[in-house]
Amino acid sequence: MLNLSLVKNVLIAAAVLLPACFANAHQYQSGALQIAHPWSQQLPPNAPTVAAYFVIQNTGNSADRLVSVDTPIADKAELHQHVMQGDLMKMQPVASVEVPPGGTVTFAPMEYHVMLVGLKDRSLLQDGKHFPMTLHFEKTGAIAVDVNVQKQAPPDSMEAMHTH
Ligand SMILES: [Cu+2]
Repeated sequence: MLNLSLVKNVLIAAAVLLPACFANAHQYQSGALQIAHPWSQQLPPNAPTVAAYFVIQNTGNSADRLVSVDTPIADKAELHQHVMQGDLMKMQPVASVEVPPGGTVTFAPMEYHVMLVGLKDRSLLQDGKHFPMTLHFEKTGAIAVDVNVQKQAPPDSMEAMHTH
């Protein structure tokens, strides 16, 4: 039995969140995939690594897979995931990330993220700037995005914020 009042509450919550998301939303589409609001947290200038986040939505009928990421500002961009090991949250590299049909995969602090290793150009890693990044999918191919660098995490990922 579907709980209608619960569904209603979820819809209201979504409607309340929307204006905040749209305030600085930017999004990319290729085939059945949508990439919403790529962003990165501004870190101290000597931070060894920087993470990038976004939300992938698959509006199609078949799964796709994010297999790699690259950006001209870093030697490497690795796909990482956070996992619980006992009481500790640790991050580890993953080979690829599946995006199921009709599904959404969120890259956010404490979840999946893209880790930029070996930073070559830090000039764009400041609040208000953005840098280019390309996501490579098994079926859809390459999607080029601009990653917004911001001091403040987007409101919807605020509760999950951390640095590493
Ligand atoms: Cu990481």
